[in-house]
Amino acid sequence: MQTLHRREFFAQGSAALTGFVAFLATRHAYAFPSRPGEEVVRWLDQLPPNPVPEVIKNQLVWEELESWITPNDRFFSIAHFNRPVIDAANWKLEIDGLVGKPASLTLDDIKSRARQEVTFTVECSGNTGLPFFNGGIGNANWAGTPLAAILEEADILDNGIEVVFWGADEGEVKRADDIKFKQNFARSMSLADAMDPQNILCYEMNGAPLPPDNGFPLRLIAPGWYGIANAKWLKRIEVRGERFENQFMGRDYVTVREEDHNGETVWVESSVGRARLKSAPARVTRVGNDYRIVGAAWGAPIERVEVMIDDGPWMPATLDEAEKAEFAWQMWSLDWPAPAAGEHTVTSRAIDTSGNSQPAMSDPWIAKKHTYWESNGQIARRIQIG
Ligand SMILES: Nc1nc2c(c(=O)[nH]1)N[C@H]1C(S)=C(S)[C@@H](COP(=O)(O)O)O[C@H]1N2
Ligand SMILES: [Mo]
Repeated sequence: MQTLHRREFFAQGSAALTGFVAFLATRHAYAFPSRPGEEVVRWLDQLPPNPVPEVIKNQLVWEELESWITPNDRFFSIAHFNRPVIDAANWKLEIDGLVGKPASLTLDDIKSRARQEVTFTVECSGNTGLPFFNGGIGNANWAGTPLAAILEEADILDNGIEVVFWGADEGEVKRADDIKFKQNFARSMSLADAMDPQNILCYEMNGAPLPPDNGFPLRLIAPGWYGIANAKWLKRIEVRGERFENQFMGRDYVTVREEDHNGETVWVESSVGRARLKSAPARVTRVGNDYRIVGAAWGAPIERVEVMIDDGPWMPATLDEAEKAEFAWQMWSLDWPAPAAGEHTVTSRAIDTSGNSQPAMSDPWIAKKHTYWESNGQIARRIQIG
């Protein structure tokens, strides 16, 4: 039953209908690498209290990962300013700036347009870069309408090169030069990036209206990008004639790295953009003395995942092929029969289909990074056996 494919299941005929309905309801649990009667062994390294509980809410608890899709009530949320609660009846999305045909769209206007869905794992680029933050990730099925068609209909002028996504949330920003002002959240993309046919203006998350914390009534979903690009609580999409800089493009969410150029060190500051190859051990379960390590890998098309216990050899994990999608994390597992009693370290690394390997923490890519953003280095978790 656990490994039964949907088609084979249909082949068993209509007598199985009741079972099939139950199968649909629980299919994520079935495909997820779990075993009957297993119990979870918690990691020794648990997070210290979150010092910014209004900014980071509802972090994923890795030991509780038990489905490929993260249920809405277990999905993390980030709010840098306030968390607006918007009345959809009085809400509109403005499309303006360097466009020939500015528009003002209601939620019904947007919902009546072509529907497009994508299963996409959103990770905050700060995730695992701060001691109190390792659950800034979740995987959902997002539904909305393609952004590109809306931009095309707005008739972008020849000098339009940048698309700014303005949120309804606002706060005070203070720059290093002491200039202070109120501003709405905003993130931008080049026009070419914004026109990517994968991007949707999203109103549904796992079949339900977007929850307030995740951007109700409308957010950008930009598959393949770090969380910050996925602007929530949208109120305006503006086309501009120059690159856009603000707190979330050019001051925060800027990675600082020392790079080597012909033996010379070059310090590079870059705005956080597309997701990076990463994996994490999620949970260890046991049935008697048969342990199993389950984890996730994401950020690029995954070729394989390897696991290292203590300082041992890298061992190939088994990828879950039952539930996967281009922009979603892929689950993996490795059986760990009868481990020796005592404390152990479990480290994973993902290798993508282009042959790139998730960097070790000692890799210059990570070791010479001076900010906590884009921390895609290998993650080592500690566990006590016996
Ligand atoms: N308007 C707005 N959009 C936003 C944010 C925000 O503070 N305001 N936070 C961003 C960040 S930093 C992340 S990681 C993602 C998280 O999406 P989620 O809250 O749905 O998990 O939303 C992004 N979109
Ligand atoms: Mo984020």
